[in-house]
Amino acid sequence: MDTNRLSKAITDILNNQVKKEAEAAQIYLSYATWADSEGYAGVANLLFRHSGEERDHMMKVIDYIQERGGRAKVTALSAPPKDPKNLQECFEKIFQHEVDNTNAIYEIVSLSHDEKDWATWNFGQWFVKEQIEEETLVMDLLDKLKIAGGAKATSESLLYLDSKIGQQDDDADLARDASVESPQ
Ligand code: OFO
Repeated sequence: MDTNRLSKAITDILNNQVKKEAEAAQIYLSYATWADSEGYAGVANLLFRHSGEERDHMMKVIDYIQERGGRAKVTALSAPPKDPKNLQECFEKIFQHEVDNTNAIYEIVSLSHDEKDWATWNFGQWFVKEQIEEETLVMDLLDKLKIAGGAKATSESLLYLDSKIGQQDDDADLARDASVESPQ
């Protein structure tokens, strides 16, 4: 008896996401080592931690495929992009990466909607919310860098920014999640 509850198309798109999340972990890891070697220990700390979060996303998709009776695929990964020229480019590249990932998540949600696979549609909603957080996190980094002076930021302001970034959470708070009990 076939107990696989996922269509071939859904299995393929989910496996593609497994690869994308694994590649995201490598991208963050690669940028973290770049930031560390440039002296941005705080940024490196955030990026190293975030690499772990991307791996957790990969595991979440693998678990879901297996749970639904499918077979998750572990494949070769693309090489991470070359080093950024500076912090501005580092954050911009990460932001672009997150937008691309959001679009990939939307494809999963859209296909599951077309197939009336409500279990996968529901599973995809977690990632829709997560991507809002991920994009917000990087938008905040870009905003902070802009306030520090952007491309013209002085070494002092970059040093201060780096130490602040190193202390921050790698999850972004969303205003819409605030409540009277927990205003954030
Ligand atoms: Fe997995 O969220 Fe970023 O890429």
